[in-house]
Amino acid sequence: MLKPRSTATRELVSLDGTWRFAVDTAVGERPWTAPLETRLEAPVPASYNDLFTDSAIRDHVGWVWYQRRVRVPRGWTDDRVVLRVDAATHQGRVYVDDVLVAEHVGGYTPFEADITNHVRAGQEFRLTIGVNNELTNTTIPPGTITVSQDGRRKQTYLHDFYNYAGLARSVWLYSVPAVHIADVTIVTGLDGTSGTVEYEVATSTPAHVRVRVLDASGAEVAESDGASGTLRIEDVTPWRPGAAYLYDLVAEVLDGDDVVDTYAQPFGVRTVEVSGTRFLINGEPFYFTGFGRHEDTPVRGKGHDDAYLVHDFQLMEWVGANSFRTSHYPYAEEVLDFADRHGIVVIDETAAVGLNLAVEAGLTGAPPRPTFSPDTVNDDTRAAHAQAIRELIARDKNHPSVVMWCIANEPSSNEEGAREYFEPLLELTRKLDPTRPVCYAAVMFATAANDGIADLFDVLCINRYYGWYVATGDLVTAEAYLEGDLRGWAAKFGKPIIMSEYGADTLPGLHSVWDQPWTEEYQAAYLAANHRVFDRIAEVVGEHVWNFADFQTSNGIHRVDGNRKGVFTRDRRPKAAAHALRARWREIAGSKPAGGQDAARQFPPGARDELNGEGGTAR
Ligand code: GCB
Repeated sequence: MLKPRSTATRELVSLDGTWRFAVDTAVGERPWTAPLETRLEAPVPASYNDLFTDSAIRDHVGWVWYQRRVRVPRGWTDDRVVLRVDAATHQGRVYVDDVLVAEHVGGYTPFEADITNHVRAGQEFRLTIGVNNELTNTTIPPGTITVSQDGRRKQTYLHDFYNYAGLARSVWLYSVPAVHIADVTIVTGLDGTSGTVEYEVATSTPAHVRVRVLDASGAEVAESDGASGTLRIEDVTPWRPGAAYLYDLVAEVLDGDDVVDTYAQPFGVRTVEVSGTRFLINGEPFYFTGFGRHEDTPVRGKGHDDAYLVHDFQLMEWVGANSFRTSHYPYAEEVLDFADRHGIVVIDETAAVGLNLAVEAGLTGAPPRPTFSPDTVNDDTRAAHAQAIRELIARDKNHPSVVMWCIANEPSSNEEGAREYFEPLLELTRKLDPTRPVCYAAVMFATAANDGIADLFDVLCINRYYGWYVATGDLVTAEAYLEGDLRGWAAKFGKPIIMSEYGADTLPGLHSVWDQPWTEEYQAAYLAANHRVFDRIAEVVGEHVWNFADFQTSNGIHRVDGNRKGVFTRDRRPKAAAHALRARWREIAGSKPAGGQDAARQFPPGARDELNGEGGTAR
């Protein structure tokens, strides 16, 4: 799915700004058929939950309504007019005046409607978008709605981050010519000093297509005729982690000599491969340093914000992170574009978080229910999950920064039914994109001995909290447990391991000379204990700390104003652990060689020695 862009043949109008806003209970039936009667206004993009002081809005379960008037530019007489919503969390309905023009389920991927037949160039129309935040056992992510004794509907769910909702990303109006480019798919390869670019351009109706590749200076370096083919770039500059380089594939639809549509798709030339226990980018071993993150800031909730975008990437660079996972949903496209431009590596995750009723039982003390059953995660859930995978890959397939798909976070992979559930989803993912490795992030309860799906995947992404949820405050035991656990996975599966979550809640300003959970010293000591283990295990090819920054959660006694496992606070100030991580990661990256060590090292020292057959060495 193409990102809307302004080109010589297309125009783009942002509909961001302040819209009228109302919750369903405050307006009459069919609120899209008239001006919304409300005093409230809500900014787009932003989650609506934290904007207002009224808790009934924050806790509302169901539909809310956004409305504004939009004028179609008067020059668009001969064009198709398309409305695009970058995200409506979790379900959206779009009305142009009285007409429903689009409906979409899935809160973190875009959808569009061709509204040409409902609007006129130069005229205004009433645009109303309904957004529903309900999660059920057949949505991704799943959840449950209950009704309290006083009649209020309440939403519960199986993930800890707050269920922010609304129009958290941009809304656009754009024009395309009648015959237009509908999609572009690019797969790159490296052949000595040349790059290969397999491309496919889909058009709205069969048409004559020409493509050109421009380098970063705008010079043409390859061209071809035809809607698909393979191009060669001599003396290619590959896209590398930490050293991004982007080309543009300019696709044109021709009518005789006339260019009737043109679209420029940025791409990078790079390869990704899993070989034995290594993760290779451009044929070279890559060691992931970075975080699981969230789209989460005060007031905006999950609302995309370019200032936080730039600042967060600055902080990641400062701390020496070369990568992150889009835990636990696809992030705004602006985030991936930025990662493409700055050489940051991304593990791109679907919103399939919480397919795990054992976690619910653990938290509530209620008897465990089976995760995979007709009443819980079932065939309809899997259909929604399949759609989430389709939409993720359709949106993100051309991003060089995306090196792996993560199709679920912490599913109950040790339970009966997991293999039947996941096998078709994995087949689908590989069919849609045969070029990228696929993983899921394994929950604590899934061990090398009882996990039922790990052999199907390419990389073992393991979430573990030894020293926090298990062996709390006892880092000696934690270190031993973690080592035994990881060695079990390594021995059984012989695949690369990424520690995709490890972390400890920490209140900034709390200190102790002892190993006391919640202190800044404990977070640093906890991370160091984990790192000692990673450095002893050759199969570990990456470490993603949970979490980059503190983030908001739903109410509960397990959290103090949200999840505090951030290495940065919610307002992005470093805790002590950030400085410790910075020292380690910059050393690993070789950007700041310490102690005369190999500046180009990509592996922690112990692991690399072992891979080189020199035996494991502890740091
Ligand atoms: C996990 C989840 C993550 C939570 C984290 C925690 O295993 O994947 O979403 O936030 O633990 O802090 O409990």
